[in-house]
Amino acid sequence: MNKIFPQGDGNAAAAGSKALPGREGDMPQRLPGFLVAHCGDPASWIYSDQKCDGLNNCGDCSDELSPVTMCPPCGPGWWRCPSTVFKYCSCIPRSLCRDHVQHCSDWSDEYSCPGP
Ligand SMILES: [Ca+2]
Repeated sequence: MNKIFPQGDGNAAAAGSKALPGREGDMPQRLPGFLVAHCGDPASWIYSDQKCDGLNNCGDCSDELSPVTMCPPCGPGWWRCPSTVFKYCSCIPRSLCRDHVQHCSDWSDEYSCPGP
C-alpha cells in the first residue's frame, strides 16, 4: 500500500487523536516543500500548518517550541504552562482548565488557570 498521508486526512487530528509525525521515507514527494516542515529530529516531518497550532505533532514539541519555529505567544483562549509530555506543548486551550485532568506538567491548569 502506498502510504502517502501517514497522519490521515486531517480529520483524525481534529477529532483529538494524537497525530504522529511522518518519517523521512513517507514524506510526500508530490507536495511543494513549503507545505511540509521538519521536526527537531530531521528524520521526522509534519505539514506546515501543524506548526504553532498548539498540538504536539512532532512528539517532542519541536513543532511548537523550537527556536527555529518562532511561534507567537499563547492567544487569549489559551493558558501558558510549562512544556508537557501530553497532547499540547506550551499552551493549552482554556477550556481544559479545571477539568480535573492534568494537562500542564506543573498542574497549573488545575490550580492556577482561572478557566475559560
Ligand atoms: Ca503542532
